[in-house]
Amino acid sequence: MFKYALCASPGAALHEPVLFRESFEKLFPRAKELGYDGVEIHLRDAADVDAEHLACLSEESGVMVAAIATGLAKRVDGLCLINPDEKERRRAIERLHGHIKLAEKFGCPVIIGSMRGNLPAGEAGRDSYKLLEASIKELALFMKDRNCSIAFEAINRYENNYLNTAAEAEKFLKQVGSEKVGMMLDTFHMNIEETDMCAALWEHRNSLIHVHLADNTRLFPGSGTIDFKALLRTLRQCGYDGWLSMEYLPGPDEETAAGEGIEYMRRLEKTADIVKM
Ligand code: LER
Ligand code: MN
Repeated sequence: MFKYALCASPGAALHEPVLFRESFEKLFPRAKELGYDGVEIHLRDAADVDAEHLACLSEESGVMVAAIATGLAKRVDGLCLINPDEKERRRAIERLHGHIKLAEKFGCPVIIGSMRGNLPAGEAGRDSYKLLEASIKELALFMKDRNCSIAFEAINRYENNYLNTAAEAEKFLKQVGSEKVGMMLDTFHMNIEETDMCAALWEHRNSLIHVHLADNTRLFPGSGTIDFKALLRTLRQCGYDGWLSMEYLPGPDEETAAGEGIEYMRRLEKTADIVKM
């Protein structure tokens, strides 16, 4: 059986692809009722969260914290890891120190996606790559003796103008060269960027540490055209034992979206047998 997580962020805007916006006190029991094994928490700043309280809620409910996502620090506060203004880049790194310390408590990955920012046009782009590499290497070092890792997400071209495909992300991760940094893939982005989603998962299976699920419309799995049965079969074949985290828009409403998504995946799992590759 795969492990499923529900993305949540108290107070998040409706256009954010998360499924729960209420308090953590309501989140954990609700995730449990819906049949989720974990929650993935999206935070602009870990300072907004009482880590001890979160740990208690997780323990009481038996629902794990699957990952800490960081994109809101970019989308709300404009922080990014390639900012040429060194003071601002340091602010981004320091903000991520908070996310990392929180993730350490739960032994889960910290997702870095949107926080890579967008490359400026022309010559400065090359410098940005260097800044991103330096930033990620520095964060990996900060994580050295901590029980957590960075999940670096390949994001589609309409949201980020570089590192869009799994192959591009893998090449970048090789440059970083740290065992603390792994690959994260999201079916919504892959559906735009990969010619063959399952082939990409298989090819990058050795670095894959986290997966986001959404259908092609960025609504719940089963509402669109992505072949999730083939995806489950491939992940099984890969020996993937990380989280499958539901990250999509709350349509038609949060409750339906969260329930339909997991029901569909659990049903598919029963028939997604391994086939020879
Ligand atoms: C973050 O995981 C992601 O997938 C981005 O598209 C942010 O919305
Ligand atoms: Mn994602």
